[in-house]
Amino acid sequence: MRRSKVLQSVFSVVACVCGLTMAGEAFAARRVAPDSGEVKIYQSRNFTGRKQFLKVGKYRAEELRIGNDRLSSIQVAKGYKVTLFEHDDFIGRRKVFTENTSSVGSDFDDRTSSIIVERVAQPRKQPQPRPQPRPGRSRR
Ligand SMILES: [Ca+2]
Repeated sequence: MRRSKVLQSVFSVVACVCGLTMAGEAFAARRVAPDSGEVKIYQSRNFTGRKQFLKVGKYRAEELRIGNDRLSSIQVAKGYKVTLFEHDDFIGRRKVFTENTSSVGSDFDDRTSSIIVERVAQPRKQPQPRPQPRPGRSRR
């Protein structure tokens, strides 16, 4: 009688730990879901339609979840550069974007088949030239 009670409580502790572990794994899985990135590509103009987040890297046509020959607008975080390629495997005509663009242009609309996202050096703030003090006139 007493022993089964001990077993029962051991069981409940194990069940509890398992439950916590599973909940923790589910939480971790959700946390690492790739729903962020430095670049967002959109199927339609003005940042609408299906979208996909991209981090620094190379993306071939099969990796473009918005579809091949679909990209129409793009958002680019500061300090990043995106090169769109007309064909798969980074060939064909290319176009570079470094800022948010509500329409990639009629020459590239619905044509992108591969993409390279790169980090570029942060533009340094130019130090403002200090106003040079005028040479003081010597008083007499
Ligand atoms: Ca294409």
